[in-house]
Amino acid sequence: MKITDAKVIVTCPGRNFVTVKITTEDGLYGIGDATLNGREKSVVSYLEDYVLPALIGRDARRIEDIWQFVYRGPYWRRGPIGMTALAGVDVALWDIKAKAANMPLYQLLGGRSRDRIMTYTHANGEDIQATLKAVEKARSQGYDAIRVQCGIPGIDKIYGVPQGGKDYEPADADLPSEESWSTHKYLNFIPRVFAEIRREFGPDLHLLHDVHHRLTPIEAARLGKELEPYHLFWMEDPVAAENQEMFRLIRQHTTTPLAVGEVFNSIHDCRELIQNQLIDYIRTSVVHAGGITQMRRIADFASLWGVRTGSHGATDLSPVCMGAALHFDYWVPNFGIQEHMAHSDKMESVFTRAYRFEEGYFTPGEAPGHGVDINEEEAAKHPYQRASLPVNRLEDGTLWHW
Ligand code: CS2
Ligand code: MG
Repeated sequence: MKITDAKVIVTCPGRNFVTVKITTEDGLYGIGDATLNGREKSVVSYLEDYVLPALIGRDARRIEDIWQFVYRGPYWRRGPIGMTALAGVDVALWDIKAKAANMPLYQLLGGRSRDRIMTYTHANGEDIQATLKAVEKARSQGYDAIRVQCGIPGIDKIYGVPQGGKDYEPADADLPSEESWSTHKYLNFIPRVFAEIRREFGPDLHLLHDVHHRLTPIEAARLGKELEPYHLFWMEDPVAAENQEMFRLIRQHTTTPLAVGEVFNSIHDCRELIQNQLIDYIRTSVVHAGGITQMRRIADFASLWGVRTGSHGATDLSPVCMGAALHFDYWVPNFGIQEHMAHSDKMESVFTRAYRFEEGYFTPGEAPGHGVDINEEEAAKHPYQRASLPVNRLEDGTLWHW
């Protein structure tokens, strides 16, 4: 089953998406998401200039061999650009293999381990009142798990909390904008937000919170401790994790469960965290962590230490990633939760999908492959538009360095 064509489709139906499409000699094709928010074109160049030309003539059935070839071939292993490109190729090949077998992808992985997939969505508000409303809205859509972010008095703009009723989109400017940050104001306020939410909605709802790497280990330890009465499902990215050891200190101080990994691209990024049981959930995603092939390795490794999966699933991960992720989630025995933020109708106009949402839970569908396709004509109507993620400065102007 020789690969005869491999190309990249870039489209911006409200935000940029990069999709790899691989076609074989018998006309079968597969697609994979290769979107890296704010750095899309670097992945496109990596694919077009280096990876895709080297795939022509190879046997599409040899997913593992091609994975190793793309990973080891350049000599320069790992890194977000290379691993996102590799994920695009890997998922397209799994799509082809499952279509050739006439099976939904989850069947090839070993069959489903559950009936439906629990997802969490976002509830963001500029103040406590707006946040309570957002939680209520998510609840009414059926979500049992909700990530809560709230504006902080005295801080102009908080990452991930849209202002003026806009849609969630952290990549909000042509070139990186600058936001200011005060740890002191944040730490004093955020436990009050969760106290209000528990008071209003009771103990049953799963509540999550994302710190977006803004704290030092001892600050994160304090926050985890102060949030304990509100029984969070997890506290995410409390500190940056280039230094995995930093989680040790947080862990020693709090029983609030910890999640990390949306920016990881390699199993080595999570090794210390998992084998030392410093985290509870690993947030690596199909698109940024080398596709289904490496995600399976990470999940199996994590299962040895009771760490469960909780894949990243914000809107900058395309419906193609979501489709593949849901097949992975349906199968993976140590599944925890899947993040889900609904794509806009405009974004979905470019993609067709077999996965289904019902009352906060998903199923991946029974279509052969991962069940997501791209409408190339529709995609061509939305040309690429540069957009960047913001950076943070402390109130005295220091660039936040964690
Ligand atoms: C966030 C994302 O969903 C999350 O957990 O951290 O909004 C993330 O910041 C963006 O996906 C970055 O591209
Ligand atoms: Mg996050």
